[in-house]
Amino acid sequence: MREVTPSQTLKQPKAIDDYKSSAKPTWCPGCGDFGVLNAVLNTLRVKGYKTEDVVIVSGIGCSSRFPFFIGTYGFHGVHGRAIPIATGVKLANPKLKVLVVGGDGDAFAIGGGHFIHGMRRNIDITYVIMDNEIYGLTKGQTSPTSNVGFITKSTPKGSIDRPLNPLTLAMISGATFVARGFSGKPKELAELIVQGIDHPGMSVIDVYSPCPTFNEVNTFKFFREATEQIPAGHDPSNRSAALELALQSDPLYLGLFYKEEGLESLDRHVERLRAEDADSSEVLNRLFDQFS
Ligand SMILES: Cc1ncc(C[n+]2csc(CCOP(=O)(O)OP(=O)(O)O)c2C)c(N)n1
Ligand code: SF4
Ligand SMILES: [Mg+2]
Repeated sequence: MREVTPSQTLKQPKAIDDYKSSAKPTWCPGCGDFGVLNAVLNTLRVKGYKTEDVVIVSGIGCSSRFPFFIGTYGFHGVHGRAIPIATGVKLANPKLKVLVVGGDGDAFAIGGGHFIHGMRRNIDITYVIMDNEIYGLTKGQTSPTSNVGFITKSTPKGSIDRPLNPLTLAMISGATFVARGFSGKPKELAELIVQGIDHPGMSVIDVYSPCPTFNEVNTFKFFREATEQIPAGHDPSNRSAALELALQSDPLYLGLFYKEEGLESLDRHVERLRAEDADSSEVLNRLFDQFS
């Protein structure tokens, strides 16, 4: 198999268009996912990666169509199974930069179990969730991040379930980098994704990414008014403080909530074990040679 090396050392940063595929996004006009796509394209440009060094894995949903629109390797997977697929890719070739992208339904409903275990395994993957608080692809049903009282076809009298909090779930499940972005602020979002990619472990960025077609409540205007940058004095190594900020709803904070450094990632651990195995087989072979 050909060795693939992330090319962070490229001298000339590429133009954003070099990272686009020939497929044009099929999202509705005004969809928040355009802002996230721009942020990811910008991230790749800033990092100067070669397109063949990056794999973008998704599940199923409007947001999960993402890999089609980027010129890197991509894997449009199965609904809710993006993390296991990405884990396999990263363990098979740890030199690749692996990003997971998808929706709130993909991450927290059908993919909820995989999400929790992905967080606690701390594999070096960056997960960007396009959280529109609804199922877009299937034409507008209530999702695990929809608020109480939210009216859709699946909850015509208003949702009675309390919404799941992606940030606190990620933190208590063991994620070592947890942030929140907004597709209406793609520059700040790109900065968060760069930080997430640079973090050597599981990084999660939950992104408010409005669905203007089916969610008339959580619009760009709503998030512009409801969000605020995380207080400048917040110490991201303090998990209790990060959890407290993540639980607040007025305002909804944007930025880096939590970052834990120094924990070995799953892929590094596996690489180390592989190296040890290689050493031990060498020792055995020498012994066999000696006594044969
Ligand atoms: C196993 C399986 N169950 C259900 C579906 C139907 N389905 C497709 S996408 C989706 C939810 C999409 O919502 P989300 O993940 O939030 O993505 P969005 O479309 O909002 O970006 C569902 C339920 C499916 N494709 N596969
Ligand atoms: S249905 Fe909503 S989430 Fe899907 S492409 Fe249209 S605006 Fe975006
Ligand atoms: Mg959704």
